[in-house]
Amino acid sequence: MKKIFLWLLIVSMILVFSLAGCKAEVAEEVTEEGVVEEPVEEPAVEEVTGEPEEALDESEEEEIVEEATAKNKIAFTSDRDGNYEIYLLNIDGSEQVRLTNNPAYDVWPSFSPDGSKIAFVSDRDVDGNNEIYIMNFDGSEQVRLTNNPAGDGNPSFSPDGSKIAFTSSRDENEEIYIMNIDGSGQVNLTDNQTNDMVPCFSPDGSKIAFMSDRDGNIEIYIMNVDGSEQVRLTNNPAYDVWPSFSPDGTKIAFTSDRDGNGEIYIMNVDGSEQTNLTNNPAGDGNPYGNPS
Ligand SMILES: [Ca+2]
Ligand SMILES: [Ca+2]
Ligand SMILES: [Ca+2]
Ligand SMILES: [Ca+2]
Repeated sequence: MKKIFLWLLIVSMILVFSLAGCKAEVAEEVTEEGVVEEPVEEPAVEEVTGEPEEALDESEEEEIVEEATAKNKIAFTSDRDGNYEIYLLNIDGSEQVRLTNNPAYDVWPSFSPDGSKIAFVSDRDVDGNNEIYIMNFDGSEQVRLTNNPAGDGNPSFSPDGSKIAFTSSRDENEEIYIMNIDGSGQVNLTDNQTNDMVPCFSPDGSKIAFMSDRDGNIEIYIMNVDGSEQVRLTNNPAYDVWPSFSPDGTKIAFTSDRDGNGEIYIMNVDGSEQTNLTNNPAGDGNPYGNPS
């Protein structure tokens, strides 16, 4: 598992700095109760120390992981304060606020569809392995949802906000799990001896796209949300990673190096018509569905 994550880290570093994750939703203002309403004043949050007004510098910041639904906000990860924390900023770079504040690793923020919650990964607890946490979008009420000695990561909300899909190695290799947003009902959807990672819900919530090396190298797969009907969509010796559905659910974007370097591809949800969208000599990666 460490090997595969090291590999993924290397792949991610080779790919251009880009947005990762599987959904990016247009912001709507939400109240602290999570109800969509007319714009209201932002809730009070901790100010970032340093230079909060300074625009993002890509050389300093790491992995913008998820685009926010909470009024044109972007959640991102940075070690600007000495270790990895989750931050929020407006899309113009203003109002940068830190949401987590501890010596541990806090990464991979994923917004709930209504923008009221953020799921994320942290190793803050005593045994020092990654667990899935959830918090309100202002950083309050940080609660651990998983609790085991293995690595848990890649949280992704279902479109109705009732479930979180994630990756866990608790069964000795990486599997896709699903759970309720209070951490109950954790179910292994893949259950095999190979690595299955990075779940992404279809917009209607009926399917999950993911990546797996079960056939010898990383390919994109799709399954029903109950784990049934697992189907391979890509089939080649290259890596095929980071699936992301189009807003209408008819296409899946992904990254592949099948043409010699990282490119963004798109295909139909049945795997047909795989098309290279970027087609240049540089590394391109981590496509990110952006609802209109
Ligand atoms: Ca931290
Ligand atoms: Ca764990
Ligand atoms: Ca597996
Ligand atoms: Ca492949």
